[in-house]
Amino acid sequence: MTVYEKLVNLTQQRAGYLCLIDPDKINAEQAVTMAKMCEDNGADGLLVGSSIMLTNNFEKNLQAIQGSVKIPVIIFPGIFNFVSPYADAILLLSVVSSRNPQMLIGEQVRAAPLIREYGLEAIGTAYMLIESGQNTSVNFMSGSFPIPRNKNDIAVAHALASQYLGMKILYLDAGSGASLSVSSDMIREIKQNVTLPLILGGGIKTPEEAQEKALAGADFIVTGNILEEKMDPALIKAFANAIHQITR
Ligand code: 1GP
Repeated sequence: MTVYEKLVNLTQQRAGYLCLIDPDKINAEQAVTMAKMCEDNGADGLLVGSSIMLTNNFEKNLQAIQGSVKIPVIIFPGIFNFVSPYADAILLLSVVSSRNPQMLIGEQVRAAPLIREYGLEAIGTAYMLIESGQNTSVNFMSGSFPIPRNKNDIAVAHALASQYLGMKILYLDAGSGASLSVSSDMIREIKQNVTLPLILGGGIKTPEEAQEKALAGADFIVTGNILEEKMDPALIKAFANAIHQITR
């Protein structure tokens, strides 16, 4: 079964929990500790990626992570050409909320030959940046404006266009460490209008907030920053339990 099929199957039973590991800030040993902590406490998969790398840790951390867990390890390439054979799949993002051609198709053209070379499973992902109350790394690095957080109609139109274009999954992101996560209203409206699986991330700080977003219709909730800050297995378990309670 492909990683995508596993994700879709899960969405038919309950909401899922994905932990984001930023490979830039940690060494391989810490990456493995984090990955195992996530797996042992109920994460359904791991995303590995960052919008900027100041170290060359990406591939060695990814390799160490993949060798140490059984849940899917999925590259979340931020906006750069992070292609590596040491993963089960890659979210091949097109930043559909952008009007910057490099983010819409340029990076993907650079990545595609390597994806084929490595035999990586590519999951075509419509990535929508939503305004979060402040400028985020990904807004700046992608050179794109986010969708205004109260403009649900604009967000729905982007989601619909992504579905008609044949994208396989939607990722709604307020950006890492966002002060405001994407509103439940926006999630609800998008889910009423498209059938694509929906990943939701950016600024989720508590299990209650994660559960609210899953209840609104997010199929997968991502947490990154808060896990790095706390390094607390009990918090990961609380996130997983809160999210997994939302059945379909
Ligand atoms: C960022 O959606 C992810 O792209 C996760 O965000 O780090 O704020 O949890 P946080």
